[in-house]
Amino acid sequence: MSKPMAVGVGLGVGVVAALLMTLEMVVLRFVLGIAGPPELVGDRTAPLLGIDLFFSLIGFMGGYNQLKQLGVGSILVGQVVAGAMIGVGYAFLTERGRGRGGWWRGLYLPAIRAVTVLGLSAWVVSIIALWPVLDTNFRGLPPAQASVASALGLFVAFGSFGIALLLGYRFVAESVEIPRPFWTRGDLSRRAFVIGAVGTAASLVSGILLQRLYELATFAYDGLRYHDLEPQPIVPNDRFYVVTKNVIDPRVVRDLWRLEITGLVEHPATYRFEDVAALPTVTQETTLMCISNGVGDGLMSNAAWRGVPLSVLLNEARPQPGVMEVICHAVDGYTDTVSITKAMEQSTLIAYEMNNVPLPEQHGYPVRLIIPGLFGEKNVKWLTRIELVNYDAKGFYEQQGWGPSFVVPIRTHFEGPDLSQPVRPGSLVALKGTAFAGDRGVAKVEISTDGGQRWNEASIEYPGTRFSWAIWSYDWRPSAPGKYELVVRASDGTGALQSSEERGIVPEGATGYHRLVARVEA
Ligand SMILES: Nc1nc2c(c(=O)[nH]1)N[C@H]1C(S)=C(S)[C@@H](COP(=O)(O)O)O[C@H]1N2
Ligand SMILES: [Mo]
Repeated sequence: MSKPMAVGVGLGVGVVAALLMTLEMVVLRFVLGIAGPPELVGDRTAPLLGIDLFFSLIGFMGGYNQLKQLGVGSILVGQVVAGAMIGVGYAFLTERGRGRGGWWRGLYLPAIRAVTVLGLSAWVVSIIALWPVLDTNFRGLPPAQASVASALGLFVAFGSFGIALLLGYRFVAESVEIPRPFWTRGDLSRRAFVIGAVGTAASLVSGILLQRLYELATFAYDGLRYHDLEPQPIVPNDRFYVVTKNVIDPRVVRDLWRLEITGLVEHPATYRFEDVAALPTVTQETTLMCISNGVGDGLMSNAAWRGVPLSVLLNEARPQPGVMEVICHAVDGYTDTVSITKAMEQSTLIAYEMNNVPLPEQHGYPVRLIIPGLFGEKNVKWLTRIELVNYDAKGFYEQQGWGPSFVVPIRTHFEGPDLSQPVRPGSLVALKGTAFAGDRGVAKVEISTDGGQRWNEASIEYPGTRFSWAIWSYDWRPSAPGKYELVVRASDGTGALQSSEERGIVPEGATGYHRLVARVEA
């Protein structure tokens, strides 16, 4: 084969082999929940990005969902580009061997050896590089099995790429020895055409599956906010805000899933779902708020969670002296940490019901953590392993530089009525909203209609619990026309007044008062 032709064939076969590998990764992901590089690389790198870079990337891309798509897309493209390059290299080596010993009908031993060594090294390197997230499995396989499954998935993927490259190249190269017309078997262009058809078929099938996966993807609901002109004490499950790092959320098979207690404990334990469900339960209203929830934004919702206090499981496992923190691992490879003190509080729950029904998939089925008073990210969904350690461990987002405090500050919001249109002087404006103070309870809500100079106490319509928001109302009857600046603030159960300091979201969550301008016109 001429050099340019070898380059073309190597490139083509490399691309096709990479497409077949992609197809197989998609199938493994679809059927067995095995995560491949398209998801694992992002999960491995996201925590390493500094908070500022992460935040500006989200801003640059126009949202977290767009950033996720860029991540997955560039790995998918990268795999095909790498496949093409390896294909060209392989073709060069093989053609150099033509006519030498070890060359046999398009296969050349040193080239095969090179591809094998490259494949095995890629496998080892990827296992090492992806080690922290290798225990990801979107069907909920327990961590150790999940790591083995991911490693095997990579092996099969890289292995099949190598084999497809070898056989595909041989299939085309062999025909050069026996040139025949296009339409007869063995002809070069005909064989190249077959390879092209295989590649097209692989891209078509991958395309269909990717399309299906795209429909299942979190893009449709990640970042869902709760807003209501009449805020409900308990937010219906399908309106509860959603935040997830995933491109496609886990769909855990409950009978495969286990909850493990590991690390510095006297009695490591593994629970099946039935074992967890058999333990004594509590039902506890708890409001969650994302650390990224800006003042006035809707990444905050309240639900009644039913589950087992984490302390029940920790006491059964008996923590060893010196334990500082608990690392909570989820099936999606997400981790977050909580101090052993907070973990042992009665209100820290392993929850498996949300508003009287099993946890919905996007809220962490079958089991999630509920930690009152700390930002949403600590409430690990799809929980699978609890690891006790004697050092200050850092979770997924904390590694980026969020925190160090994850304590929810007091937050108050206006919700209704809609004040985008002017109101008539003398009419009744029934203001309504939410107030939340972590695990300290809401004691008092105040409203100002003059930009914060004078304050009047609002009525508490729904007091909530120590761990939940309160719903407040305030009947305002503006008499004179004009522009009014409405402000709301609250005090928590310890007597502390909400801070008016306007602090941004990064790195410990926003503070400051929610302000609205109402126009009163005759
Ligand atoms: N396993 C896992 N748990 C997770 C996350 C995640 O991406 N994976 N996101 C966290 C973040 S940042 C928030 S704000 C809450 C959101 O919980 P919700 O979607 O049930 O409202 O889940 C937290 N728990
Ligand atoms: Mo969050």
